[in-house]
Amino acid sequence: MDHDTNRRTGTSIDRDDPLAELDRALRTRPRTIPPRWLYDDRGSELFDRITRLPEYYPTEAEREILATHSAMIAEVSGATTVIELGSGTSDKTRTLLDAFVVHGEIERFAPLDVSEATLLFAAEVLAERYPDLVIEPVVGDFTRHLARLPSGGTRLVAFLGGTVGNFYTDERRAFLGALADGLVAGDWLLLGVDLIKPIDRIMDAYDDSQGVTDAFIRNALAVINRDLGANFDLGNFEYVPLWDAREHRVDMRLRACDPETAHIAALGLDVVFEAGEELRVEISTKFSPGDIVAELADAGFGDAELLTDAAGDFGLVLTRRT
Ligand code: SAH
Ligand code: AVI
Repeated sequence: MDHDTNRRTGTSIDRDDPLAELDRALRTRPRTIPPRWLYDDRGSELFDRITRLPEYYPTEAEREILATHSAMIAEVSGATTVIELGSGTSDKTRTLLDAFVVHGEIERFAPLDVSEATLLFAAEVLAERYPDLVIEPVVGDFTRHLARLPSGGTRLVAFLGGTVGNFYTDERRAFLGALADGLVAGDWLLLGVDLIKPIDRIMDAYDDSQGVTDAFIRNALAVINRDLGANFDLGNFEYVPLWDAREHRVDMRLRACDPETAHIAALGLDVVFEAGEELRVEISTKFSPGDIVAELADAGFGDAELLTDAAGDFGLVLTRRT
């Protein structure tokens, strides 16, 4: 197939091979970088800084929900294994785990993340905090390695932070379906979603005054330069976050100020940018409660309970594999 004639704007990207996926994504219009390239050690550190920015409301809103409802979640689910996808530092997750420990049935915590250093450091900290739990970190990609997750007992999968909003629509459907397929009837899902709200507040969270989000998004080019022998000129790109009203999502792009040809040695690819051409690095979809609950039902999950913070900014959906 001639990839350059593909006009499907960044959706349906082959995820089986990260290099093939990147190659194809860079040939779509707008050119796209899959989000996995954001999270090297520096990217994980920058995301951690984002979570502490005054404008970035999702983290504290989700923390509030967990503080209010974790005891109920532990009791209702009675899970013996808690799994966390895209766990990062598992910082907020401690509130959840504390409640599970008090409830007394949990035996194991299995965090899964692509960012190995962050994952293993978090696992060490958790092993000290929870000496009676088996801490089983899994280095992997949640779009490809769900089979690496532990089985047995009653499982609760936590997918926090609103990371499900970083998938394109068809990828999200495929992911939720694969997740449901990997669970057995009676297993639980706790899914964090950022809710639709006035656009100004959303855009402030993704265009912060300290420029940390700009650095986080731009870091994807530095990762590709370092890991794939590329020569993107980072100074030639400006960060442009857009609100896509049709898709209810923030579209985080880098715009080439001057024409540039970036060579990526590992792909044998020259990426030619015209002046003003944009490169999409990440999306962050915002949800209405009804839409996400319907998507979960389509994937094979049953009755869903939506828990929100007092301001109604963020939602945690608790649902069960039917
Ligand atoms: N759950 C945390 C971190 C969210 S940041 C929170 O709520 O704050 C997103 C996390 O997902 C990062 O730790 C990143 O390394 C991880 N991640 C991104 N893409 C991934 C993938 N394809 N597979 C596994 N982890 C991924
Ligand atoms: C990880 N994910 C939920 C974040 C988000 O809000 O979409 C990533 C992020 N990108 C820029 N700021 C935060």
